[in-house]
Amino acid sequence: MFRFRTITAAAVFALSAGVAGSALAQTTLNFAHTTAQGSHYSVGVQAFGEKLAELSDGKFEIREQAAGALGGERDMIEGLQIGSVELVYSSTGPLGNFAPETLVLDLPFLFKDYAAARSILDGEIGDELLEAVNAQGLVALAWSENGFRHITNSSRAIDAPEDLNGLKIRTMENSVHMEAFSAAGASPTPMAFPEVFAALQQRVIDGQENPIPIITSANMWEVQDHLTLTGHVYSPAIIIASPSLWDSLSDEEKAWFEEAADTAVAATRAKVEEDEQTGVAMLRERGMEVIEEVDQAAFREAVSPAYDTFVGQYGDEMLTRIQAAQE
Ligand code: EAX
Repeated sequence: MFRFRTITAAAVFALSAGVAGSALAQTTLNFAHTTAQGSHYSVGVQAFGEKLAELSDGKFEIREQAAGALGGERDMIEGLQIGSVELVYSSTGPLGNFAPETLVLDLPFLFKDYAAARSILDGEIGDELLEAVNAQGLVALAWSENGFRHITNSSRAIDAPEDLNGLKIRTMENSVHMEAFSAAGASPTPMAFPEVFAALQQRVIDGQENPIPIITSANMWEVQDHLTLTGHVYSPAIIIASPSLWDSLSDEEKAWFEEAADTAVAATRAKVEEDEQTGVAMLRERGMEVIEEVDQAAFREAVSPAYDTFVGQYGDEMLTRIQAAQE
């Protein structure tokens, strides 16, 4: 499929009418993500598109492919490698399968709050991890944000880690998350996000875990009764471009894309903050039973074996640096 550098109908018209101008050079780029239109990723993609159009004087146009239109996050990242999609907004869910260095970010209870996570991802450590992604034949433009993840389910109120016993909880396709949920006694079921809603509806799984911006934008209240604000892991997002797009750009154009990515990050973070402010009340109104007071130390303890497994496999150098940066 050849999507890149499609000449739009408007450009064809301009051409045939003999009109000169930037519309002649217009390039439409697909920017894919798995979340709903209007979600925190979606506002990031829109902000990216506006900034890029402004900087390039209309040369580049972004076409948002929302809600998994181009597949799950693993499919989309593979799409970048083969050049079937130009830009992707993804969580780190499947990213560790491409760049294992980034798996450290998925460790539960690693980041103490939003401010710490953002400053670490915006700093030297974040840059090094973007480089690790680039080393895998991808073009990582910026770390963005998904949010602190919480557990929802349709079986029972989860007050303590023991309540997870035997529950089938969908996790991302991420070995660290699977390890954590299995250590806590749940039965982790990895699945791509676009399949999750139907699986919950059909009761193939009992629950899932995601940040408030996802729980609200994916209408999870329709299929989940209980929400526990565990905040068990900070979930970063990443903006990645395809190498075939990147190689076609001049240095000046690359700088436009980088600036547009920064604009997207700011827009997404602002939407995450807004959703954090209003989301829980909205979910309650729609009928979810929400447990806000959580014994985080108990959950931290329950998932701690995931740290031993991780350190055994990947060492503790980056983990220690991330912890030290928050002291
Ligand atoms: O990236 O798969 C997930 O649960 C992610 O949080 C979601 O797709 C947003």
